[in-house]
Order: sequence, then structure tokens, then C-alpha cells
Amino acid sequence: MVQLADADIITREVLSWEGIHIFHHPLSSCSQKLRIFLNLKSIEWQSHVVDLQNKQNLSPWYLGINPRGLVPTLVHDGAVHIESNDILVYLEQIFPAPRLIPVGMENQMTELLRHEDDLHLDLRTLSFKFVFAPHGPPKSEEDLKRYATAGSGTVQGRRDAAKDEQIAFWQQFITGVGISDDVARQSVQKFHTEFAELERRLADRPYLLGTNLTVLDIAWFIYANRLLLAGYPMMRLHPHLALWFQRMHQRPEFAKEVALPPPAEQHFAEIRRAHAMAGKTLEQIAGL
Ligand SMILES: N[C@@H](CCC(=O)N[C@@H](CS)C(=O)NCC(=O)O)C(=O)O
Repeated sequence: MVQLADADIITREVLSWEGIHIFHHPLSSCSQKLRIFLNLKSIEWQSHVVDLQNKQNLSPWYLGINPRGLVPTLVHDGAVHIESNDILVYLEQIFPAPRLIPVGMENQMTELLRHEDDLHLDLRTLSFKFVFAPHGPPKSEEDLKRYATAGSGTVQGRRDAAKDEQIAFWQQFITGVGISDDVARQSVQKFHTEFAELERRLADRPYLLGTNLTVLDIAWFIYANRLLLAGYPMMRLHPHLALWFQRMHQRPEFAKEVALPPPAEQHFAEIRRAHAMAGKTLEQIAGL
């Protein structure tokens, strides 16, 4: 569990906040996952939108509560928690109904979620290659300098290397390397392997762990949603997974968190059209 230590927190005012405060962004996949969880449990929470487009997450204030500069962050009665999966596991203990982590499966679930989180940078790679496709570097050298130096730089009292990994991701756009077709292909391949395994599981059960919906379904729902947006041919390659996705998507607790504002929907459709004209869709690049 990643609850920050006192010394990690520079923005001290949150220490006196009461209740559940969530720092999130509408289009962030990890934030969507957390909001679906909160919906399913009918948990009341106070919303703090972090404007990622305007790099509010790199501000000293935000880095003062999340030394990694990532969303989401939970502040619960003055305790600060980062890492979306750890936040889910933490909240499950406080709000056990309805159960989304089956009793006795806590350790196994932590492992399964860690495995899912390991693909997060691949998800971001595919998002930036096929969904957002920015024209220039999303973050400047100046932004990254601020990012590197603000905040405590520690998590649970230890120097945190996670920020270096983030900075390396953004740096590739500044150096002009960007996301090559090869790198994108490798990320698609990883998802293809995972999705094939999920497809196998879903052949004889409605949810990934059996008859009941769990946080694992929520976590993979979010990844599947982003991959679909990137143009991954799910119905053709993994029909059970595609139907599982559609079933959950029919529920308002899920649908409202992944609904796109019309301008974003239009913008992403234009990007997909441009990629199709250039013969550079996800399917074409990955050779699926
Ligand atoms: N492992 C982290 C990943 C969080 C993460 O990467 N969040 C993204 C949004 S989905 C973010 O904050 N990106 C910052 C940015 O775009 O500058 C978690 O699960 O909370």
C-alpha cells in the first residue's frame, strides 16, 4: 500500500482535510478506474480535477501531495494515498460492500493488479501514438526540470525512482525520437498476449474471476476501453472479451466515466482518419 509518510508530504494543508478527496482527471485511465469503483460502492467523495493538459500535476502544490506527479491521489482524513490500485485495495477495506475483492483473495488480487499496472507505460505509449497523437512534445524541457525538482522526491521516506521513468517517457518526445512503430508494435503485442489470456478465462465465466464482478474486471475494462479507442480489433481477435466489455459498458457506473466530451470524440476520430489515410493505424502497424 502506498500511503505517504509525513516527510513525503510538502503540501501540508491537506493533512487537516476531512472525508474522501480524490484528485483525478476525466480522461485519465487510472482515474476512470477509481471513479467506477467509487460509483459501484456509492461512496461519497469530493472531486479535485487536476488539469493534466495545463500540467497542473507538475505544480509544486500537486507534487507536494503526489511526489510522482500522477493522478489519482486520495486524501482520506488527512492521510495521503497514491497509486490507483493501492487506493482501491485501501478503500475496499473501509467500504467492504458490495465486495469487489473477494474475501481471502486479497494477496492474489494485489499480484494480479500489479501485473496489470506493469502495462501502464505500454498503455500510455499506445494512447500517445494512436489516440492523442500530439504534434509537438507534450512536456517541454522546462516542464521536466520543474517536475524533477519539485516535491519531496520521496515515497514512504525513500528516494523515489518512479519519477525518473516518467521523465524518460516525456523526454523521448523532446529528443524527437517519439514513439516509433517498433515500440508501438511491442506494446500492442503485450496487450495481445494479455487479452488472449483474458479471452481464455472468459470462455466459460461472465467475469475474469468467476461469477462476480471484481476490481480486476474494472481494471481491465479501462485498459480495453483505451485500446478500443486506439483502434484495437477486439471483436475480431477476442470476441468473449469484446462482449464482456460491452456488458459492463451498458452499466451507467461504467459508461459515464469513460464517456468522451463531443469535442474530444471528434478530435480522436480525426486522428484515426488521418492514421488510416497514412496506412498507420494500430492494426496496420502491429500487423494484426
Ligand atoms: N501507477 C499509477 C499510474 C498513474 C498515471 O500514470 N496516471 C496518469 C494518468 S492515467 C498521469 O497522471 N499522467 C500524468 C501526465 O500525463 O502528465 C497509478 O496506478 O496510479
